[in-house]
Amino acid sequence: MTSMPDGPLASLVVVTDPATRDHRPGAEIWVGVRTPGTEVPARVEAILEVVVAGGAQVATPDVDPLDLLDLLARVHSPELLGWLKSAARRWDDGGYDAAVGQDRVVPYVFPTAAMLQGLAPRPAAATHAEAGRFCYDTMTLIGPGTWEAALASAATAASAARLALTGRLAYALARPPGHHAARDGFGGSCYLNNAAVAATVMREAGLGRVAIIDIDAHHGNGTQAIFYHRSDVFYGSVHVDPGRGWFPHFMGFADETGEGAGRGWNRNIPLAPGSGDDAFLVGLAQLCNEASALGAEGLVVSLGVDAAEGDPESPLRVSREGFAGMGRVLAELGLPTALVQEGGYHLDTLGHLVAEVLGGFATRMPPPAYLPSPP
Ligand code: SP5
Ligand code: ZN
Repeated sequence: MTSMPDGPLASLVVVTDPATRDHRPGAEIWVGVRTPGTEVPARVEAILEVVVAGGAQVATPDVDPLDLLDLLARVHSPELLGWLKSAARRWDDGGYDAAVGQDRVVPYVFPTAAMLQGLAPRPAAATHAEAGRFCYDTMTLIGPGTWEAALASAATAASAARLALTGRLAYALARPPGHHAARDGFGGSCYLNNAAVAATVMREAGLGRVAIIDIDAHHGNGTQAIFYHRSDVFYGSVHVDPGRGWFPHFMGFADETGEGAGRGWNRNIPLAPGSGDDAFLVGLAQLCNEASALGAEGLVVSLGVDAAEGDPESPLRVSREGFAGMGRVLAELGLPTALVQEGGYHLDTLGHLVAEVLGGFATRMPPPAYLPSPP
């Protein structure tokens, strides 16, 4: 006898993979100081526990490995993918742990415009230099298991997008997160852009226009850059104002609206530090209106919850009710939706905050016709 699922998240399927726990950043080097990492494996348990208690169905990603690499090749450069795959082994081969006591891949020199002065960067012979060609900060370390976890994370996003296209409400418990990863560079605790993978799945399944709406506290500079010149994927984000001193510092300003064919397909709504529910929800409603006006047929939500009051990584002050409100506003779009985990670092509240967004969404979604009817 089939029993009906019960609980506020009964209509939700959460896509998760044990390999997403295998990335152990070990540390973040911030202003030259080795600090404990914030993007830790325990985030997965913290979230899974609460969404399962809410009645969500658990699924593992069902994506052929070659299909996944094919999808990733549409989002990222072969050079970046090759580096991410081989970096931990190259570091190990280089003997850095024994020589200098560093067991993670950490860049130290960056071929920025300030260095190159117009010359094209060349591949660097030294692994510790080559790292700076791809990683744009010192906080996003690579170790054994990082590549496998990043692949698994992208697979959860791809699977969630496919499930969304079959009418399910789908949430990818993606870790490591993705929205700071660009076509050929990574940083901000992100390696592969999971939300971009989800949007690509929806586009290739035949949806003409897709919206990515990003509620993480930080601007998703990677996602913006990937789609900046395109008029088939809208990127909209509400985030703490980079102009007030917050990561990613150099991108995420209101005047970044897309270029070329992509003009009008990018929208940033920066908020002052200290902003709370009202400002965030007004901004989010604006993004939803734009996505709707542009004719979006599918939705990917970059679901970070680090805008919460009490999160150690952002000065925004969104409440639990605010997060539930976000879920309801997003559901009003009435689109096939895959929600993809991004940031959120306060382990005690993380799962509950995510569940608020998902629960808010689920209460506004049409009743799930796919569930078995009661006898
Ligand atoms: C996905 C995501 O939310 N990435 C956020 C990356 C922003 N990190 C900025 C880190 C600023 C310094 N944090 C100090 C704490 C040191 N552990
Ligand atoms: Zn964030």
